[in-house]
Amino acid sequence: MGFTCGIIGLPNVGKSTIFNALTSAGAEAANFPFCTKDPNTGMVPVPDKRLNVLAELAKSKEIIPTQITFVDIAGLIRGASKGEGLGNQFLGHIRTVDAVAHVVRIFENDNIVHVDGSIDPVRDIETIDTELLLADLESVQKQVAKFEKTAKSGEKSAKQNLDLVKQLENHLADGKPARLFEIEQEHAVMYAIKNTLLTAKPVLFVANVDEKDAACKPDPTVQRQIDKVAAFAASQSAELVVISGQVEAELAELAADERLAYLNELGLSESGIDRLAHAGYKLLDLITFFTAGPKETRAWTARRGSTAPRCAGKIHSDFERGFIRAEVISYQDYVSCGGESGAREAGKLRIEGKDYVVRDGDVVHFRFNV
Ligand SMILES: Nc1nc2c(ncn2[C@@H]2O[C@H](COP(=O)(O)OP(=O)(O)OP(=O)(O)O)[C@@H](O)[C@H]2O)c(=O)[nH]1
Ligand SMILES: [Mg+2]
Repeated sequence: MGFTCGIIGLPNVGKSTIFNALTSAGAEAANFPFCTKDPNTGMVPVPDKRLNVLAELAKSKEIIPTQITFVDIAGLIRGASKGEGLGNQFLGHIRTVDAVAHVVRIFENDNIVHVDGSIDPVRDIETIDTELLLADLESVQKQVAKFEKTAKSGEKSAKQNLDLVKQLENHLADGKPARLFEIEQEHAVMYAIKNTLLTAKPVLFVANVDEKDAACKPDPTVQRQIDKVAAFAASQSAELVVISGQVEAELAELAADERLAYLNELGLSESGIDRLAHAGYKLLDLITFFTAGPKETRAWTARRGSTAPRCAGKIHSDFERGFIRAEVISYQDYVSCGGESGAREAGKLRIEGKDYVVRDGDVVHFRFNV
């Protein structure tokens, strides 16, 4: 399924509406809580201006952007960690995603039920976060019990692990998400425990505003709500994307040129969906590398820190298995030398081996033999 970003939030806040606009997938979005039960999954292209530049230089027939997967998850309510609403099933769906886009409702509409009766996005974030924290706390308490047993039996590392999981337990009990709990990567046991936790997943916030507030200058009371969410997001070093699900849903129905006209009419330069796709991509901490030739210019995605053979495997498993070398030109060099042959002449084409860590923007040819 590739890299996945789950869309979470209270019921009826616009998750499926935003998901549909992102993916044009036609998931059911309707004015009643728990409209979504089973998660909807869709691939979303990630726009990247570098693709057009490369394609022009390589005289490519086709441009293929990279994609990430968004998953539209059922709404979560207070008590979910104890099985309320769709409860544990919902939490299970969050467990499978790599990162989380947390949607909060700012749009006012008396006809659309808010499960807690009023518009208060920071309260709503805290409602969801509390459920995730409680679920995590329960998992960590199991670990504490386990290490208490092994520590008693005198196992050496168990005592140190016990200390650390207890610190993590206190951290969560203080209401702080696991992602803010620092663990050195070398500490494999703790690292693995942390990585199973829901609140360890990278998060970004999405404020869903009314269509009339989607333009540059929202209403002052709406702006105050946005500011509150922004301050909350900043306190967690998380990003905030302000979007109107309704507008995006309408935009998604339009052809490309009409879309631009409609955006201009609203005083916007980029659709919220593009901003969200970007933010999700950034959140996953991925890099993009390119292949460019007359047939196509294509963007590929890998985890930051991936070696050349691993990246080659993204294109085809044979490329990884039979990897010989990678011929690499950085995006900057490719552009400043006017393309591949110019870069080659200028000595900017590097031959890299199997230990090379591919960097964001590398334009690569993989040589392989199977
Ligand atoms: N006015 C307005 N209505 C919106 C906006 N976004 C969503 N809605 C409406 O809110 C209702 C709920 O939207 P959904 O997208 O189904 O909400 P959800 O979060 O997926 O809900 P569940 O699946 O029940 O958890 C629908 O009637 C949407 O049309 C918006 O930006 N403005
Ligand atoms: Mg839904």
